[in-house]
Amino acid sequence: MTLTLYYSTICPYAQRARLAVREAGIDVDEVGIDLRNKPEWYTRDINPAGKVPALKLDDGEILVESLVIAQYILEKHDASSRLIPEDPLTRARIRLWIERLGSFIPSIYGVIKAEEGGEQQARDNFLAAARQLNTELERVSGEGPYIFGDQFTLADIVSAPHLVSLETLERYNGFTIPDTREYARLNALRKTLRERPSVQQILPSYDEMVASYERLRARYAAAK
Ligand SMILES: N[C@@H](CCC(=O)N[C@@H](CS)C(=O)NCC(=O)O)C(=O)O
Repeated sequence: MTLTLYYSTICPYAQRARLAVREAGIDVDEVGIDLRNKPEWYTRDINPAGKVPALKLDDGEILVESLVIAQYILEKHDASSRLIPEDPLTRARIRLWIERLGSFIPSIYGVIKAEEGGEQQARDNFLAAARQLNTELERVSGEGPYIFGDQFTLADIVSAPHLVSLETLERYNGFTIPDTREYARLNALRKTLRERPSVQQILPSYDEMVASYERLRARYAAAK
């Protein structure tokens, strides 16, 4: 069976799919797509929306959307059901966490895209969202170290790219998420995820990330 995963190193959504592949322990062909110079065949033949990730199955069917792809890979290839436990309540909790993460992610892009004069407001919004996520983490994970205690799951795979990228965001923007109780579980989780071998394998370099932030800012400014 040959699966082909189309990705870009800097894309956190593609990183979710790459993590799922590594955590499931399967081999896929990984094809890097240069988003600055996207090949015409990609939009024509693979994903009309032009976005990564996309996963081509051996019969030619193509899946898109990082969550769909990660779930498919784990449901099909994680025989131990370790990463998506079978218990319906655990699954419901994982889905709820992913919803919560979805509300947090825009605050990250808010900081990246903040214009002159709006930086403080964007950081305040981000920190408020981070505190909420920390509270949610305290609720679901106890002592951790992962989102659902000692079990690494789909929730961690989906969260790791954005949470680990906060390190880059802090450096790029010259601010730090405070090392205080309000952020303690979130900061500990970031560290734990950062050390996971699968995450280490797919981490983009700081320079790559900065270049992608600059492009995002330019695109945002041009769209105004
Ligand atoms: N909701 C999608 C989002 C994917 C996405 O936004 N990918 C971005 C890169 S991070 C992309 O491919 N953008 C197309 C472009 O930049 O041309 C998912 O979860 O897979």
